Amino acid sequence: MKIHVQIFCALFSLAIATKVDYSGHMVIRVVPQTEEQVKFLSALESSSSIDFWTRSVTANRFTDIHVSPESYIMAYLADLASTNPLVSTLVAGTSVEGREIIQATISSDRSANKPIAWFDCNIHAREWITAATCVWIIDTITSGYGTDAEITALVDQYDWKFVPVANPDGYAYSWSNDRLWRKNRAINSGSACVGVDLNRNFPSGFGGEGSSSLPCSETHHGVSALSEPESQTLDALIAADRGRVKAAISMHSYSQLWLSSYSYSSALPVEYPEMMNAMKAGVDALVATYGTPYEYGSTGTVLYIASGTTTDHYYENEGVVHSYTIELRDKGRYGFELPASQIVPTATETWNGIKAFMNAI
Ligand code: 0X9
Ligand code: ZN
Repeated sequence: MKIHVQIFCALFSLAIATKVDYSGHMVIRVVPQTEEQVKFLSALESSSSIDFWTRSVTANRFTDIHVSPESYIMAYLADLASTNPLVSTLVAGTSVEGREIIQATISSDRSANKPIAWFDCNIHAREWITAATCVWIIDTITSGYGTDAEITALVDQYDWKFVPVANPDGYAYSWSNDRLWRKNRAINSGSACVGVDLNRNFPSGFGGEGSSSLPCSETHHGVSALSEPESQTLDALIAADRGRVKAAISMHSYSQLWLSSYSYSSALPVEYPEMMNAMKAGVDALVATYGTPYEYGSTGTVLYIASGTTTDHYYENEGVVHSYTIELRDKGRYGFELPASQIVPTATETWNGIKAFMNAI
């Protein structure tokens, strides 16, 4: 189903009367071409909480839909899943505040149980470039299948799974209240400080060095491993694919690093030489794109010790040898507030790195 979509208002400013911040909200104009599409829009309105401003009573009459920043990523995925047979979406879980955590799967043959390239993105709320990169990669894979030989081969060889926004509450909060918010939005009992660092809430090395028991800390690990619904959701998703995950990549920003386990200690995994070869293949292709400098190696040696991370959990508890964290652009000039003009170049170089890496393992 192809519906013409036009974004005609990119940014609202603060709505002073109601004190609601509409920064980043959009109104999307949809023009259905057939009666079937008119019915689809009507069903969407009654089955969702999407804010419809106008309705199409017949084909070729527009519908205006008001969407928040976190929902128009999700709206894109829902549209893709309904229009492209390669794509399906799954509501994998819900966040502390009840937002859906979506996983998108790209597969040319779901019954073949192919090995999987698995991604979580935006587990840290302020790292917006990570969701943008994951959505750009989904778009590039789906539009390149059948026309681009390398993409076609990679989709025929692997299923591709993405959680584009692993921390939807924190992400929404980073749009509405605090651009630099990192954690989820859990209430910490006995404290006025909100949030658990989801990348400290996994079982590997839980509670150790590079994480904090203090609720006000940006690296607060939570009351116990997997205490948070967002980490439980990622854990359940990767466990559901146990034995099939060939590569698991956690997308972060910023620093321009490709990192392997271990993160909770400076010890090196037994497969480290194999991991280094794979990281080198990815980083070489990434750097060759625009010359963006990258370093690679184990987190504990290249960056710092961090306990309870996704990457160590996927490696240590799920048996995924090729489990990595990629810290995308930049190196601090803009930091988390990477300008929009760098989204496509960042996604392009990262995708080139991932393709070369997947072809090397
Ligand atoms: O500290 C973190 O969680 C990550 N850096 S960030 O600036 N994006 O917060 C690094 C974690 C890296 N380690 C692994 N997951 N292996
Ligand atoms: Zn991060």
